[in-house]
Amino acid sequence: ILKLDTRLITAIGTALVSAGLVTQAVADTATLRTVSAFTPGTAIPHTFEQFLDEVESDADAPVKFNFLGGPETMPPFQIGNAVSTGVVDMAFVTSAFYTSQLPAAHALNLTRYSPEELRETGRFEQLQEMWREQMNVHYLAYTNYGNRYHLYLNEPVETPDLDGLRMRITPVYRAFVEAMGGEAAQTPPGEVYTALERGTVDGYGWPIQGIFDLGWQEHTQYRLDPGFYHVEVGVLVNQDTWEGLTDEQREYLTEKAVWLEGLNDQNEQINAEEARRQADAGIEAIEFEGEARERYLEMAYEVQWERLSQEHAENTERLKAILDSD
Ligand code: 173
Repeated sequence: ILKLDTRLITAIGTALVSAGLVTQAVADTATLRTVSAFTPGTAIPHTFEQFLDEVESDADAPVKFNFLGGPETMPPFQIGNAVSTGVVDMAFVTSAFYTSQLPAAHALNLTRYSPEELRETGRFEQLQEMWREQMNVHYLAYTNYGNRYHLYLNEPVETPDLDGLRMRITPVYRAFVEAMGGEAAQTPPGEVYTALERGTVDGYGWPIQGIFDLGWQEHTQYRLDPGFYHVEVGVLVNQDTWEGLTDEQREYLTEKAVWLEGLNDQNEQINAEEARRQADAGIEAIEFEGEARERYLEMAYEVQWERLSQEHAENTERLKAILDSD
């Protein structure tokens, strides 16, 4: 009887929809199941969470989010797969976490252009095309631009020489760390604290923002300056979900994505505040200056482009043309 009832209700529902009686309600709001690769309430997702709140608090928003949670919900390195296959509709995730879906994706960190410039010059659309073709996602927004990656150490160095040091890395830092003679050990962010506490690593790569969130300042003595690359954390929407939205819904999300990218402008100030806070916590900056600084930054870019083109020639050539050409 219960089964029959359900079918009957579905049939009535379908009839009403085809009669055009409830199409408004059906088409007007979509709810996107959403996950984040970064712990809610921490530095890296803070603008993304503003974006969720912004849409949530808009009574007229044609989309809603069902936020499932952070890395406790789904391992960060599996989130790319989940949004590709439609297990979730939307994900906040950095390219270094889904290089098995889209090889060389983390070339995004090496961009010479801001998200705004990428959009103005049509490069953003070329990225979206590539993400759609290779990963079945719509690349909606580029957050954290202007935030910078650093290496943190518990041993002092005078030059960019990591010989004998074991560093926690992701694909963002591997080539650079190895070029400086360091040993690279990949972990998700959730394993950094324990690795530091147990002394299984002598340091780690992480942006200037966020080391206090998970308590790493307790086991961090030095930071290498300057920071390098641009941090990139994207908002990805499953392509089938995206195509199932109305034009109005897609336009709404795109408008909010551009608004979200505008919040990247705050990063310079936040970076300075974080550096001060690290100094107050006793973390000493080891700063390469003058020529040493130039060489350090040049090496960071050169070794990463080189490694990417050795490992994934075709994607790297395509990404270099989008991100690093005149
Ligand atoms: O260090 C990391 O885990 C990493 O690659 C990353 C990327 C973007 C933001 C924060 C961390």
